[in-house]
This record gives sequence, C-alpha cells and structure tokens, in this order.
Amino acid sequence: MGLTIHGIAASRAVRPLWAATELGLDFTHVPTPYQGGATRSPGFLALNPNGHIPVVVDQQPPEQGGEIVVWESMACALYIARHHGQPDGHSITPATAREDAEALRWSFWAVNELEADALTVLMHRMAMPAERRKPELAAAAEKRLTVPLRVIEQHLRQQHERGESHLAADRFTVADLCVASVLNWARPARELMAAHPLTHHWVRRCVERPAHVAVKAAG
Ligand SMILES: N[C@@H](CCC(=O)N[C@@H](CS)C(=O)NCC(=O)O)C(=O)O
Repeated sequence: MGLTIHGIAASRAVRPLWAATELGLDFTHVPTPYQGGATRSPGFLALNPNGHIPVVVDQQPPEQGGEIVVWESMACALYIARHHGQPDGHSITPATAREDAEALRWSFWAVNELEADALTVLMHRMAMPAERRKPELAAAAEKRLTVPLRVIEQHLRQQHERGESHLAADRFTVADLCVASVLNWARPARELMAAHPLTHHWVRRCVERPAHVAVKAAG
C-alpha cells in the first residue's frame, strides 16, 4: 500500500510532489530525471508509454483497484488531492462541487492557454544558456500571454470582491497549485507580471508556500 511519485522537482513532477507535500502524505519519491534516458527504459515505459515524468503509482487494496497508475501532471495533482485529501474546507482538496469545478477548469485552462508560452518565457529569458536564448521568441510568447493573464487577473479581482483570496476559495487549493506551477515559469517576464499585479502577487504567495519551497529544495 502507498503512494509513489516518479520524477524530479525541476520538472512538471513538481505538481504531484507539491500536492502530496501540502497534504502531509507519507509517499515514496523516485527522482527519475527527464534527461539521460531513464524515461525510455522498458520499466519506465511500462508505467508511462509516453515516456514522460511525472508518474504516480497508488497501491490500493485489490477491491479498490489494486495498482492505480496516473500520468499527466495535472491529473496526478488532482488525483492526489481528490483521493488522498479530506474535502473538509481546510486542505487543498476541493470541498464543494464549485471548488471542484474551479480546480478542473483552471487546471485544463493552464495546460491549454498558458503552458507552452510560459515555458517559452522560462527557457528564453532564464533557463537556457544565454547564447542559445532567442529573446524574440520570449517576446512573442509574452504578447500572447497577455490574453490569458487578463482572464486570470479579472477572476482574481472578482474573487477578492467576494472575499475569497484564491482561485477557487478563500484558501489555497489544488486549483492554485496547478495554475501557479505553470505561471511560475512566466515570472521572468517582468513587464507582463507588473501589468497584472493581482496575478503576480497571487503566484508569489503560492510558490512561497513552505510545501513548494521544501519540494524544490529536496530536488
Ligand atoms: N503533458 C505532460 C508532459 C510531461 C512532460 O513532457 N514531461 C517532461 C518533463 S517536464 C519529460 O518527461 N520529458 C522527457 C521526455 O519527454 O523524454 C504532463 O503534464 O505530465
């Protein structure tokens, strides 16, 4: 019985690692890197035929499904919150149908509307060696990102008006975790973030949480 998370924190595996850490779960971390061929080994491909991290393996009793394998990082984080957290209105687990809807829609939104351009910003403003960066690619991605950032900025403003501090509720939930894990990549776009101050402040508050800091420090 138990939860195993495959993948290093410096990848999309941060999402399930962060979720499990927020919930204080006892889990096994297998820090499979995305470089060097580990994700192409027969053993790894048997877990995830896509050859990507993260993978979550949840060993349940046979009557509850036996070995459950989850891949796709957002699905991994949402699964952990839903099946290993308490919907008590205090944890990251959605406690109502509305909170669950917010977690689902914002997570899918982040993958579809943000992720590719946010990754371009990260790579071409910060992560790649300076001589390989193409600032024009980052600039084009930042221009496209103004559209979804306007959407989340407006949502956060409406949330503040109804007395709620985060995307789905008046507390940090898995909705925030999933979206902040993507928007964090866009933080090197200083002008873009400055133009969306609620979003900038919110993403900083999310990534400065002790669970996220601990996951990043552990690697
Ligand atoms: N949509 C997938 C993408 C997973 C993905 O591309 N993971 C990268 C690391 S962040 C990876 O494993 N790359 C290694 C490879 O593709 O060989 C998810 O969100 O889990």
